[in-house]
Amino acid sequence: MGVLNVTPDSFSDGGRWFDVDAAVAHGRELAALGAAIVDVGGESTRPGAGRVEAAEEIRRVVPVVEALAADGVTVSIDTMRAATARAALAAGAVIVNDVSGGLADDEMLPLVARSDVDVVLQHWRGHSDVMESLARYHDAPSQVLAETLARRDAALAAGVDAARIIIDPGLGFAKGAEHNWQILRRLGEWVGSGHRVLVGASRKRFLAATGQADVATAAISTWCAAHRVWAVRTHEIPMQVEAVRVGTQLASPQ
Ligand code: PMM
Repeated sequence: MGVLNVTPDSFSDGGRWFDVDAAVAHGRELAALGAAIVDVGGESTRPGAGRVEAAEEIRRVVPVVEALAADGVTVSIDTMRAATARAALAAGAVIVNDVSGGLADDEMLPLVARSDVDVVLQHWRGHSDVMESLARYHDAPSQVLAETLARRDAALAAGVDAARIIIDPGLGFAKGAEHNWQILRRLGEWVGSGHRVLVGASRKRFLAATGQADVATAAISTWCAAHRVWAVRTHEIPMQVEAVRVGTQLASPQ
């Protein structure tokens, strides 16, 4: 899954694809390089970020989703708002990627159920302005998985088909570096849930220290593929495609 942030302020690529034409060209490039899905977002979730108005979020993403979907690109919409998800689905997106797992907007899970689309339920404890203060755990891997499965249960109760649900530990969302590493060590438990699993480690702070974030991300991508994770969400594509290929080989039966 290639990342396309149509924002002025995202964590690692804010401002680069803020213009519609630049964003569409970059989305096409991600797909051409081997991204199976392009994840379009119009609101930054970097630690400390404030909210964007719904109308502005929709204005940013809809033309980009429309152009990429018209090209045959599989588009997911990265949003916590049902109104934005609805507009993006109408423009051709086929996956809703909600970093709040339906917690930020009560309308989101009913919308997903009605629309019969895939949904990513990511672990989340609160908005970006407060999430760092919420990174307290006695056993992060167990608690994060249990809290995510509670969102899975909420989605099922709202009428979402179990087979439509993808779960994601939300690395960096109300998690410090050590929490991220603990969760990654126990990825098998996520895959063991029976749901497809998505992991977004790309260029996050816990990998960026050496200035070789894409190489570090590739190592994580191999680990994820070797654990049979369904997808990794990354900014860079060619190295990640190769990393996933290697991980998939390592996980193959004899
Ligand atoms: N991370 C970011 C944004 N959206 N979505 C999912 N499903 N999983 C993630 O880990 C995730 C996400 C933040 O990263 P960015 O600002 O570099 O896009």
